[in-house]
Amino acid sequence: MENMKNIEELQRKFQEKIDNDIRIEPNDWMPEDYRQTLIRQISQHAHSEIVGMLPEGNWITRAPNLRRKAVLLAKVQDEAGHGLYLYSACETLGADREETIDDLHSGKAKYSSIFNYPTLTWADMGAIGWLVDGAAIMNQVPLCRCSYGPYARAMVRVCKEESFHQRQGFEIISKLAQGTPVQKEMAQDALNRFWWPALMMFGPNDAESKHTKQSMDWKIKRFTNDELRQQFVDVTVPQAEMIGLTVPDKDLKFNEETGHYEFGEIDWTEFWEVVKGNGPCNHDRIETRRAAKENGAWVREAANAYAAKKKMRKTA
Ligand code: FAQ
Repeated sequence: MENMKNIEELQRKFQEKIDNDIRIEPNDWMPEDYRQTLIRQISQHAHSEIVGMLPEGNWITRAPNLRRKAVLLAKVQDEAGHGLYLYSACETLGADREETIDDLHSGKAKYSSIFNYPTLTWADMGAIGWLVDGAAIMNQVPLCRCSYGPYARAMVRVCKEESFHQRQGFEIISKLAQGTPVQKEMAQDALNRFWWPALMMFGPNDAESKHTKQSMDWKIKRFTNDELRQQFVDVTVPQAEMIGLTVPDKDLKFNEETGHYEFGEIDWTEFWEVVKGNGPCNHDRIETRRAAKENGAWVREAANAYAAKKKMRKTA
């Protein structure tokens, strides 16, 4: 009985903090479902950053000049940094980093569907920066106000870096769109292939989203999947028009009354197939991550042996 009262009191204090926009910190009491929801979302987010390095990493050696190479290299390294902050944020919730990463490698854990599409031409580097980082910013700026402190703080820095990523992508795609007819065709082709997968990044429609309601009540998410997707379409369509590219959606039209673009139906069968592991590159991505872990084992072993030796010397 006494115990029940205690839990009710803890629950009440937790809710009071949420209601008053006071951040929940790692040592605060939190409901188990809140902790599990955060571990789920933050670990998926971390995996997305790390797997997300692969499609662009493929182009570092083929960037058209030194400036482009240096910028792309810096961007891909930033994504690694984002993954590391996020794995650390997950650890503050009691998750074990090795187990979290093993879940990715065994295919148990999810990561963003977008990174299972191939990058076929240099224009895809433009499309990813412009659309994928653009969508990521739209989704992550509200996460800077997430109720869980470590996640919210990590997002502040991540978003600053994502803005630079979006700008570099837009620069690549707009240069190509204003280039020779062949370059313009490459830019259009990249937009054609990445437009719909970018819209899918925001997750299922609100009616199908099983976590949104609870996550919004806990102020983990501040907007629904559909609200963020709509904001992305409203911001991005005029950018495409400005650089002379056509969004590949015959149903796209601006509604003067609502002030929003109406857009066509997303192919949800394709989305769920990719999420289930059947996208064009799912197998490749996971194999590459597994191989990276195996090939790096000697570095971890050497670092651990060195740390153990140093500790022994100190205690001797
Ligand atoms: N792909 O009920 P909801 C980036 C899953 S980072 C795969 O709506 P929720 C940076 C979802 O997990 C991109 N799975 O779920 C970068 C759930 O499955 P579960 C990643 C998806 O959590 C740029 C189920 O469907 N960003 O791009 C996807 O309320 C360039 C039901 O969905 C984040 O992770 C999807 N697209 O809302 C890096 C941001 N969508 O767990 C390199 C943080 C949904 O029950 C290069 N995350 N699912 O088995 C979020 O904001 C949310 O988790 C959502 C999903 C909005 C992704």
